[in-house]
Amino acid sequence: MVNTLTPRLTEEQLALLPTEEDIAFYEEHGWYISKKVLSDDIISEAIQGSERFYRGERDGTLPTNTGFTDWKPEDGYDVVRNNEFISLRNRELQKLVMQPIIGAIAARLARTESIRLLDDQLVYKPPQNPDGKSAVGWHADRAYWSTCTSHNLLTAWIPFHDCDESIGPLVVLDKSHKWSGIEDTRFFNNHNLEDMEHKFYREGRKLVKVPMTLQKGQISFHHCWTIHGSLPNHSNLRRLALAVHLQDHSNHYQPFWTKQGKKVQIADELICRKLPNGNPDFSDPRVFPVFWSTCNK
Ligand SMILES: O=C(O)CCC(=O)C(=O)O
Repeated sequence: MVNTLTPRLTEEQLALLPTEEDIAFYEEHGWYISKKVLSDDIISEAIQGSERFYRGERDGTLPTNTGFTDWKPEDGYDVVRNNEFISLRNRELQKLVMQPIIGAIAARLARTESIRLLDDQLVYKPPQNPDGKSAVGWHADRAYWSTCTSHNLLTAWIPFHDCDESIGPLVVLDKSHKWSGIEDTRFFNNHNLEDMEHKFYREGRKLVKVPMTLQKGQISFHHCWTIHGSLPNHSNLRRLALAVHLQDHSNHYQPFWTKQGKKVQIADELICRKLPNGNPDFSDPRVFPVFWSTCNK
């Protein structure tokens, strides 16, 4: 195997990659916080891109407008705004997502040879927690992705400013990626975090909430089965962050039926090309670009 892409990182960036000890921490706890790895310039551009997006400007379109969450002005401005697949529609956010350092860190954490996009979400929270509703409810990302084969997917969470607890950062439940019985943890839209917590109590299980209080330029990563949500924004500032959902090398499509016998379909299936056998191709480079690879194929 020829390692071709690692040289795209500078010596300085190489020093920022997770160590073996960091990887072991991620495997044990289900989350990891990077050093400051993104420049202020790239984040300023991403903020400008978000503002253009919210003004209605688009740099690309998707083959479907349904099956995923996509805030629109008609939904109101003083609410949590969630826009998926945004990097396919906005060039500044695409530039952010494609930063090799993000893929390089993810590849190390997942111990995989390549990293490609699965989905992304720009999440905006208005200041001062209007209606007490700006928390994002507990969920495990993988519970939404049952047509993926891999249990080694992960998410990079990138806030566009410093985050203390008052601004509504991501919060993870430590070690929850190892819990059983969380297959249906899909409560993103249930903002009452405390109300939901009883669902997780089990004999001998500890609920340790860890807020991702990051400085601008840091990224947190969480395992696809780590339960997480985010706190309400009580500050006077808006909270803006991009969640980048990542596929490890091994991931591909699998048909999946709920316990009630309903066939699951996720939006990714609607936007990608098909394989010769008719299944969705989760490695379609147009919508799931590879942005980090350690081998020359
Ligand atoms: O930004 C948020 O508040 C939620 C993001 C999220 O759920 C994720 O990173 O998977």
